[in-house]
Parts: sequence; C-alpha cells; structure tokens
Amino acid sequence: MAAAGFSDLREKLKSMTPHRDDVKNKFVDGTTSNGSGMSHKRKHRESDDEHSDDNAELREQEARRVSSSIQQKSIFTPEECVLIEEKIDEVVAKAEAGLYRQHTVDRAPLRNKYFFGEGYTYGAQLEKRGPGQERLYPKGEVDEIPNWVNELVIKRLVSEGVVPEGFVNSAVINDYQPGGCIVSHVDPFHIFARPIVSVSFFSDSALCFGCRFQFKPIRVSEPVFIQPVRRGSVTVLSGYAADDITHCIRPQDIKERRAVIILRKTRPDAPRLDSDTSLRSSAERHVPLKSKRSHRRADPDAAHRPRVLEMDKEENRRPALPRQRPRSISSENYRRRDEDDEKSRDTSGRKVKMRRH
Ligand SMILES: O=C(O)CCC(=O)C(=O)O
Repeated sequence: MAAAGFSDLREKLKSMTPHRDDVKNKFVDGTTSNGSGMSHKRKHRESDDEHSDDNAELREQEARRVSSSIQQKSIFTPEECVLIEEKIDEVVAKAEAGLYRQHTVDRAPLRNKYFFGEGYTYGAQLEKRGPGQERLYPKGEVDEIPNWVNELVIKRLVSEGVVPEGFVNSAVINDYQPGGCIVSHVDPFHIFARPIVSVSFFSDSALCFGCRFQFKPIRVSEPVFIQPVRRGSVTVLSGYAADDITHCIRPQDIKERRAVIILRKTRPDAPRLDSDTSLRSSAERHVPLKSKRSHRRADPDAAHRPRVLEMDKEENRRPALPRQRPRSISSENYRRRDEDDEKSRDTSGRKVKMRRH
C-alpha cells in the first residue's frame, strides 16, 4: 500500500480550496510579463509541479521496492493468538515480579521490550553512540528463549517454511500501549542476519517505512510505504525493506495494546561486550529494575490525545551503512539519513530539526 506523498496532499488541498485555482487562473490569464506569454510565477509553478511529479514518481518507485522485499503470511488463528497472548502476559507478570535478568527487560513509557536468547546495547545505553556501535551483551546476560516461544511460534515458522530450523537465536517481545511507538531505524546489520521476522499480537497496526520523526511535540513525516501488520500475521523483511530504508511504528498506529515478537538470528561475527565492560557500565547506570514501572493500563483514548513522548531509546538505532553498500544506496532515504543529524528537509522541502545522536 503506497502512502500518498506530500505532492498528493497538495492535490488534495487544491481540491479542498478551489478558490485558489481561481486566483491562479486569474493570474495566468492576466499576466504576460516575460514576453513568452507566460509569467515567471507561472513558469515557477510548472517546474514545481514537475518536481513534485518527479518526487511522487520516486516515492512510488521506492514504495514498490519496499513492498517487493516484504513477505507476509497470516499464520496464527485467533485461537492460537489467544494462547500466545496469555504467554506474553505471563512474561509481563514475571518481569514485574523482577524475575528476569537485568538486560532481559527494557522499559520505556508506553513500550516495554523483553530480550531472550540474545540482547544488545542500543540507543542511550551506548557509551559511544551512533550506528554501528551496538554490541551484543555477553552470553547469559539475558534470559533464554522461553519454551513457549520455541514450541508455539518458532516451530510453526519452521513448519510453514518461513525460517530454516535453527535460524532463530534471538526473540524480542515488544509490548506497546496506545500511543507507543518505535522510531525509525534499521536493525543493525552487524548484529542481525537477514531476514527479520516478526509476528503481531493483540491488535492490528501498521509498520511504516521511510518516516522521519520530529520531537516535542512528536510529528512523523508521511511514510513512503505502509505495511499493515495484523494480529496473527507474520512479516518478513529482507533486501531493500530490511537494509535500505528505515522502519518504524508511529504513535497513531497503536490504538490498542499491541505486542510483536521479533525473531532474528545474530551474526556469528557480531561484536560482543566482554563481561567486565558490561558489568561496569551496568553498575554505572545502576538501573533500578522494579521501581520503574511503566506497563500502564491501556487507556482506549490515549492514542488520540496529544502527548509528549519520552522517546524510545531505539531512536539511536539509526542505520549504519552495510558492510557492502547495496547498489540501491542512492536511495533518497539514505541521503535523508545522512542529512538527519541536525537538520533535514522533509519531502515538502521544509527544514526540520532532527535529534543529534
Ligand atoms: O513493532 C514492530 O512490528 C516493529 C518493531 C521493530 O522494528 C523493532 O523493535 O526493531
């Protein structure tokens, strides 16, 4: 599903304000200022239109590239979803009881994460921030993948041919409350092999590609592509969708509680913190595990109320360049990402301030 870009929005606005066309027509009809029978303004307008046509075409092309590198399957029945959702609730309860290892649980307002099998440092946890700086925790610093994830989810993905046996060694559960989000990022190339597989639970939502976030108040630019992620569906990202464009979950797309289980394989050569560094930085941060309870009760209206989100730590998981830059690197998104650090332009050409990472 290709989302309408700003140029389409302009068309929409035009149709909502027909008097503007009258103004334009008057201007065109009444002006012959450059000897060509066409005003400078008129000329400018035409080249603007050409530009926005070009942009729209590029966005369409990019949307097609994203779409063709996503596979989706509706695998889990509503009954199976209920069973798995009960298990997710058990994980939440166990975390609230403080029964997991420290790095298994990462809490943020409106979004909690539970890492199993492998965990890694990202975002504000990084001493040295930026793409490519993520590190796996030493083995054993997060809890093992729970049996139910293996039995109810991974085995099923294997039998459906989604992943080969033995592929998954990392399972992350994200639990979102209404209005929760994950800012635009690419899953770090040096940590995770492709594909990236995820299964959605509790409610339907949308995974967006190519958005840029602005903060305070939070604002998300128009996506290049929107992939619905329905309860019980499996989404597989590879190629362009995984490597060449960022993905995110926008706050407006989490209207009810939603959870996702992300199933990945870490690369054998992924860099790993040594135990000493990990222990030292944990002690320095001194994260109180139980006191910061942010698994708030779902409020059905919350998603519709304006709020300032304390941003997800994953905001720092911005794309690093892959080891081998794919040919498609000339993509608009890569350019945008390079520009993102301080100020960037959104697709309407305005300058938007981006967070420095
Ligand atoms: O919630 C989702 O479907 C995507 C989550 C995601 O991209 C991530 O946690 O890295």
